[in-house]
Amino acid sequence: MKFVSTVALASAVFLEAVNGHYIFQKLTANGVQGAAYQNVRQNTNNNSPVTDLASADLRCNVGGGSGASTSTVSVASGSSVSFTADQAVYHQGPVSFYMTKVASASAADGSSSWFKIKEIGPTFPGGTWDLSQTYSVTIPSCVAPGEYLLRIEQLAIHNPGGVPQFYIACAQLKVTGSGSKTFSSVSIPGHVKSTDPGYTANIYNNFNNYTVPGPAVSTC
Ligand SMILES: *[C@@H]1O[C@H](CO)[C@@H](O)[C@H](O)[C@H]1NC(C)=O
Ligand SMILES: [Cu+2]
Repeated sequence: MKFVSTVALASAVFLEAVNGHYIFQKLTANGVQGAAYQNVRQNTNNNSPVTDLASADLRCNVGGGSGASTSTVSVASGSSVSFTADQAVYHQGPVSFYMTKVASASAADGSSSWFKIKEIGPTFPGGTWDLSQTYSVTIPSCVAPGEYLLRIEQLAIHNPGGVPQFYIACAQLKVTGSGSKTFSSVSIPGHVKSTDPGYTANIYNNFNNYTVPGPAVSTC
């Protein structure tokens, strides 16, 4: 019996590994796509999600607490950047982008205040999700120049009744430009609560509206 259950467990792990989850590895800035983990902090949990709403790993993923081996890329405010995963996202759920202003993007641990700059929810009617390999965002034109962490969060809510899964990565930016605004909004962890309708939603049952978890998008 022990043998059977070990085999069952091993094949379940194997199937998950074959399926693989998606990892946001590459950043495109200034129209140039960097190599994997060139400007994105490398995680150490392979393709596993973070599921603990109280964990500091929610900031920049497991292993992403600092970025000494990650390069910081210079980008102008108002320009578009994008994250690309190793394969397309396939678990349904919202995508959000957050930024936090820091003294040093390579040293920052993500304990500073974050603000949301974009969210991508489902399209109704139908409740269709944007399941993509690349997601783009515009760095707000009004943000003050300086170093920032840019964070992507894909929250997989494909399994109602199960624990939602966070797929996360942080890029290191040096934003240039003449903006002057500094936003502060939420701490991570703490930005999503277990009672948020967008966290508990059943996307298969009477799914007619949806609120992306976290704060409202900060706008110029
Ligand atoms: C949909 O709207 C209702 C009524 O405003 C609200 O109670 C519910 O939380 C919303 N559902 C989601 C998933 O956002
Ligand atoms: Cu999965």
